[in-house]
Amino acid sequence: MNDRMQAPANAGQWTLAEIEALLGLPFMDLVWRAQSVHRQHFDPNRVQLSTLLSIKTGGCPEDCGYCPQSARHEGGMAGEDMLALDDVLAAARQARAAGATRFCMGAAWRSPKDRDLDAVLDMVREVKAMGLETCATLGMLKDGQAERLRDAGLDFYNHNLDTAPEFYGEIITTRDYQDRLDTLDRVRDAGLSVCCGGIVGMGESRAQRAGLLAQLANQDPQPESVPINMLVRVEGTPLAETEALDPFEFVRTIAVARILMPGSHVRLSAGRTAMDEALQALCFMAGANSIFYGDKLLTTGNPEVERDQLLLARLGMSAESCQA
Ligand code: SAM
Ligand code: DTB
Ligand code: SF4
Repeated sequence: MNDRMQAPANAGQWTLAEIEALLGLPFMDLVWRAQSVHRQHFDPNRVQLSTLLSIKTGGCPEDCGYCPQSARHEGGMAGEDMLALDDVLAAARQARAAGATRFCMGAAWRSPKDRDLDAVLDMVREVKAMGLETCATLGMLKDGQAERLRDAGLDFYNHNLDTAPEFYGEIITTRDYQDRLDTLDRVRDAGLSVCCGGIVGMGESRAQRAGLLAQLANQDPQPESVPINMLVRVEGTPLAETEALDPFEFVRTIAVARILMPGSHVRLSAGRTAMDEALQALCFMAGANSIFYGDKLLTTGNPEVERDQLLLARLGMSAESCQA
């Protein structure tokens, strides 16, 4: 291991070769290094808890190959109406009572129409007033929309790069990589915190996982939150039959994300229902310090709250308190 691999990342500096070298380290060296970096920046026994709610489900015009909400896949979920404000607030209250500190509202849109955004702004205002951090993931934003969300009290905007630029075209054709980078610029320019990550286990190569990590880490500033999702293979989606990724490769991806983005919250995100407790503990050891918390992600399952509470207790870990 050379000095360059020791140094904390300055945004904009990581090369693909360096990232691939990190991914290829002996597993114990990699996890040890990631845990060491983690301890320099965070309490290793604390985890940030975000709860998701799908405020507008299904019927999405985009063709993301992993997503059960696309109207383009055979058997894709039918479009539902947007949830009523009261239902959203009831879910947020429940999340807060269970110990979540951030509430993330997701919509199956290519991008929000201004009149839809008005309804979301009301949700953001009221959820923020409950003392929760607020996050939204609504698709691509047009000029001015990020500012409106910020003014309503939004703290984070989630917009994922999903995979490496060179693999992206195999997964999504209805928007390109640059569209995503443009939305991320709008989010950053409005002064919102950025939540940006990706999905692994979609049939990409290790070099392509390095490509995703380079795109994430070389943002300046780096995203505050980095969700690393393991593909949830949903029946009826084009990726349903993808071969499962070696779980250690997933842990490696988390570890390298931690090393490259030492000050970011790295979230062990979708895919936990397919992981046992020992694998999740390895992910925390590799520097993950956030999870999606609540019985459901957007449309698929997530470990039950009681099970997560037990896991954290068994590991002597506790939840971060709210910083909003
Ligand atoms: N429609 C908006 C968009 O795509 O920008 C926001 C919601 S979309 C469901 C948010 C993210 O969820 C996607 O970018 C993707 O990273 C993740 N996601 C969706 N389906 C997934 C799956 N089956 N497995 C893992 N992650 C998934
Ligand atoms: C993220 O990176 N993962 C979350 C959240 N951001 C919006 C979504 C995961 C969705 C998994 C499939 C589903 O439940 O529909
Ligand atoms: Fe639509 Fe988002 Fe699903 Fe893509 S990931 S199909 S944009 S809901």
